[in-house]
Amino acid sequence: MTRAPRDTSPLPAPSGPYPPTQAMLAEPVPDDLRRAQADRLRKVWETPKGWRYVKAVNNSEVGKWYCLTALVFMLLAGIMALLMRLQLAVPEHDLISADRFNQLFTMHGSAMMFLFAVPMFEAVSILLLPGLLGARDMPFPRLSAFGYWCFLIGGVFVIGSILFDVAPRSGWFMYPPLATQDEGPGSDIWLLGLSFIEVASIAAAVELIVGTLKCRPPGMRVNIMPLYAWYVLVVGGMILFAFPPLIAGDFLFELERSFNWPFFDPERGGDPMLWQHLFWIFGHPEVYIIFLPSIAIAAMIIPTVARRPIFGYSWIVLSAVGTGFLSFGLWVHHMFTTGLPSISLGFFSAASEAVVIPTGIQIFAFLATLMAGRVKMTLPMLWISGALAIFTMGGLTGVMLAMAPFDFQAHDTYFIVAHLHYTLFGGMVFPVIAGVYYFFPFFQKKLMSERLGRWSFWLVFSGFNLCFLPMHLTGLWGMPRRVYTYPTGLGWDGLNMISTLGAFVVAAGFVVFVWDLIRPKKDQPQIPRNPWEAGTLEWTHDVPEETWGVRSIPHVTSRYPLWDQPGMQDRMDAGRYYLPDAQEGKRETLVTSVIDAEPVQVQRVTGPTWITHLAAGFTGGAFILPTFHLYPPAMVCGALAVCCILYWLWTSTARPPEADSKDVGLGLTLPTYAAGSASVGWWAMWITMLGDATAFASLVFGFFFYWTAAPNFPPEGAAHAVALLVALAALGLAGSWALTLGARRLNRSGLVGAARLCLGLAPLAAAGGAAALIGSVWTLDPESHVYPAVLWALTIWITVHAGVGVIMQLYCLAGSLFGKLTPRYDADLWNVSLYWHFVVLAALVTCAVMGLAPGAL
Ligand code: HEM
Ligand SMILES: [Cu+2]
Repeated sequence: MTRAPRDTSPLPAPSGPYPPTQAMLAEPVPDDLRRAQADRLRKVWETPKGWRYVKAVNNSEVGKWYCLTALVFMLLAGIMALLMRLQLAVPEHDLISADRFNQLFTMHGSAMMFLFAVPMFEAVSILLLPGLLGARDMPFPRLSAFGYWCFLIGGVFVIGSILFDVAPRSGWFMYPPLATQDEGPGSDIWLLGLSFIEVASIAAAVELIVGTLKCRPPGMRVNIMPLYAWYVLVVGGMILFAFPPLIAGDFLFELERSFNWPFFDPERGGDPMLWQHLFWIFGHPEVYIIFLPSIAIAAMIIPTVARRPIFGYSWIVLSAVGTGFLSFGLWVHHMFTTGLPSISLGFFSAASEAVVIPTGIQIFAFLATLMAGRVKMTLPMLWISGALAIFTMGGLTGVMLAMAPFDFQAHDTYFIVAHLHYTLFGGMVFPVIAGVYYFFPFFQKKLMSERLGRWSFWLVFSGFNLCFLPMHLTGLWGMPRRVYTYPTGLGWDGLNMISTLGAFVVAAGFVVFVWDLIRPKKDQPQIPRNPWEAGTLEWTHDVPEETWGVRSIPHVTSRYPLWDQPGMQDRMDAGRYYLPDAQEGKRETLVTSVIDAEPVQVQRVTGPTWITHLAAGFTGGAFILPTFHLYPPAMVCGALAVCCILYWLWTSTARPPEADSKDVGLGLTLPTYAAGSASVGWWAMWITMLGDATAFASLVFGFFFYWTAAPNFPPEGAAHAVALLVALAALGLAGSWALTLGARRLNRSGLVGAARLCLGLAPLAAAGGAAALIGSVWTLDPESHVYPAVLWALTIWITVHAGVGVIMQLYCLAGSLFGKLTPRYDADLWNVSLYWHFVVLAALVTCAVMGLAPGAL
């Protein structure tokens, strides 16, 4: 054991001239230095070769795998769609049984939404964001890799279930009681498999938000960052607030299915409507989570083809943020027919119409840019035009459906199927394909075929309309959705046949597209780096030749630096800007301040590893094994996953650096270590906990939902949690929090021994608190009624969080004992205290609810 140094002097601040002057930038870099720097960089950023290639964690590799995997899931879901359309081509067809058909539409919808639409956004962003921001990589490359492997494992598990005839079959929104009473593992596969993927999605969202906030190039203030980055912030934030309610819902749902706790069972006080609320609080923002990134792709392509800056930058940003906010106030329009009071109908109907305004502003800003510019109808632009046309159509039927009386008529008919596919194709599929055509040369220096691209476009565009336009009529003529067949003579026969033909034309278009994407392009000439003459930073990347991202990180003063800052590309390549070297042989990127992007720190980023695969595999086991009721092995997997993650953190994050600061070029010296709000880790923790708090809030919402909506909550004469034990629990958990905080303060001021003592006592206080909480509900039977079940659910939530908190405290203690955490280098302690702030808040709310409920209710 090394004795921790007691040095308490503060870490150095950035020093040296900033911003760089023209004279500094004009100074040449000697040739031999240039070559030596490039060699070192190349070595550090080398991608592993051969079978070790899968160890890579670099955003360009992980991003590519992510995109391809999401695309494959999309194609599989598309094949399911074709099977359904074959079955529906003629009346009374018996190609597919009713049960199979249920599995097909459930899996098609779920896979399209959870395995394609959302992951595709994250995949594209992981691939592009460092490029757009002139960063070397994302701040936590291993986290992206971990997210990817979780996604792959979870996705294969969920989608694979259809091959074994056990796929979920209650529709993509899994309504109880249909889904709670469904025999077989289908619903569990849906709940656990998708929760697993949602956790991975949140991890990626955290990574993307921190990347956008902290890893921009020097000078790129928030008001000049590329629009795509703004959308990443908005959508990342939405994921953080939208997914947790669903995760909380999944948690309750799985408790009901596995242990018969009656959250959604009205006979024992439960209410299936709670699931509908939680699902759609997620589900409606989800639609915008899918749609906004596509707008973002359009916002990158449109200025380039129009050869002028985007029109109304600030308006677009404001409306993106506005859409994000509004989208959380619309969810009830999916529930118009559930018998809600008419005041709710009126409110949510109006709110749903209101979202047209910010959406409209964004689209008009695009049109204005196009009209003011000299547009070249390139392939990407062709697909964007298709997107705008189709999305607008879907938007118009949306305006119709937002009117409750119309919705009463159209609900659960093919009109809805038409509407949702118009918005999803226009708002997602077309823009993504436009993005593929636009960005393909960014990572291949080859163009996709103009001829095949046009073929593909016209096939998909016409096939799509052939397939889905008639469905409006089929719906209005009364054909319900989710039926595996229909009788003849109702006037639906011809329309259905046309839809099926259309679906196959779309499929043909996709075949052309996929072929164009994967066909060998060896003989095709290489094109220059920036073929579209775009103005944004990603086009400075020299891929696939070089894996370092940018040779040096530029100083940016314009929204379109490649148009407005002449000579930038040459200076970047010459290593004239920041971080042109890797003297210590470590991967590094710059961290800048949140608003003004002033350089503040050099961040070490992690390199290739196996630990992320192991961690993802065991996490997968912990989620997947319970679907087969294999609880003990699942727990073992969970424990192993925790071990892997601890090992990964221990060996790669927040390690005291070999030197406090380093020269990053242009005379600037930056610190190499940061703790507290200056560090990216702290931001990641903050953002993660915001999502975690949202999930907790959803559980509390559940409690009050039962209280206000259920007639008998808590039931007459019900037993309550033991008040004294609840009070003790609050005391114990608050004590653990205070000890953690105390440890941080003591450690900072050099009282290392006292800090260790606090860190040793804190877990005991937490364990005592959690034990008291469990004790307070111990005699209540969660199967008997929803009231004790909710108390138990809250108890489990807090206990698990306290458990994680204890692991963190012990981790810090070990860090202190082994010299990883010292008075100067205390980033871990800051992050752990931040975690405990959230835990203590949740614990106190829980104790208040449990302790005060008997009196108040
Ligand atoms: C060629 C392309 C596509 C075809 C032919 C197609 C066809 C279908 C069909 C036949 C259904 C079932 C209708 C029913 O029985 O109620 C369906 C449902 C659905 N589709 Fe698609 N689809 C396509 C693409 C997409 C895409 C790209 C997405 C999303 C990004 C998507 C999302 C959904 C959703 C969410 C449902 C509802 C599932 C449910 O009712 O639980 N589809 N689609
Ligand atoms: Cu909605």
